[in-house]
Amino acid sequence: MKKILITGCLGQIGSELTHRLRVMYGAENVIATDIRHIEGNPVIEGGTFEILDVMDYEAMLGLCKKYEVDTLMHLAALLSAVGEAKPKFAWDLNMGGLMNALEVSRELNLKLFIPSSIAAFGPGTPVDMTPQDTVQRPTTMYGVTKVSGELLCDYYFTKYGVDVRGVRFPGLISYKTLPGGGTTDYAVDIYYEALKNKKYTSFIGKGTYMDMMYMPDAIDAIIQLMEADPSRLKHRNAFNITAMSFEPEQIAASIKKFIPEFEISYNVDPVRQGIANSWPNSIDASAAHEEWDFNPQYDLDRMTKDMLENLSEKLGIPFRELALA
Ligand code: VAH
Repeated sequence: MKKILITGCLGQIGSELTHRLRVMYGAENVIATDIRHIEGNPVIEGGTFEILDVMDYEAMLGLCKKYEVDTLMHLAALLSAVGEAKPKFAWDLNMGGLMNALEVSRELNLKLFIPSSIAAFGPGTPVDMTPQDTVQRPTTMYGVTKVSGELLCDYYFTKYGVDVRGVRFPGLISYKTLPGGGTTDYAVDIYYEALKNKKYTSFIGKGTYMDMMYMPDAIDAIIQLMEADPSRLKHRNAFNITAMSFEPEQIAASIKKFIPEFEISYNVDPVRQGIANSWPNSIDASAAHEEWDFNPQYDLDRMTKDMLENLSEKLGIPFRELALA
């Protein structure tokens, strides 16, 4: 990878991936794009930025030609909860944007990263330590676009030789940019509320296990996969990756190690609970370990400590640091 164009650069993943790539490859070699411009946003101010609607094939092709990129990282998409509210738009955007990214990559011989999700699994999939290769019959529109996307990406690799690679992201937790419209967002919201109010009412119910990962590990995974020796890859779209699996009581217990008075309560959202119930409790990431050395560094307590320390600074809320019990 030498020159990279990113779509959805203002999103939860895109904002941190753009920053990391600019540090690694030089700001002049990273073209950040999104459908909207936000005045003063550090991603926009930090290097080359272009407005791009990923539904516009000619615009995507034109920017990749203009900047002579060799890699495209296509992150712009609707997430699970928003996708259930707007299923037709979710299909049009997620699949239309993906098809444009695949076609541009085919025409310009680009390396391509496409994120999938644990949402690509559904009922009938083994729920514990879900295998890399297993039944995929998701019951959300987001999940349907993810499993369809995986099949389309492997088709373009097999038929046209497009070097497209992807991971099935678990819930991603970060402090820099809020996620938008996901089911796992409770695991981000809880840290903000813990600092602001020392309590949180979860829209996901007690005992609901989902795979999760801290954003630094997610960014490392994208870069590691894209830099991996292609001869080692037995899979491509998409690799199971995860760092931990927890339920709301466990993240609450981790927070209480730092904020002892923190309390969690529940007001379950039936839509997002239904989505979470259709996903695995935990997935098996052994293929990613074996084929490109995936190795996440953050467990729950280390993530909690880092989240609280950084959010304390971001929100201007002092937070006495307690040694881990
Ligand atoms: C969502 N954060 O909740 C995304 C992700 C596995 C969850 O795909 O929709």
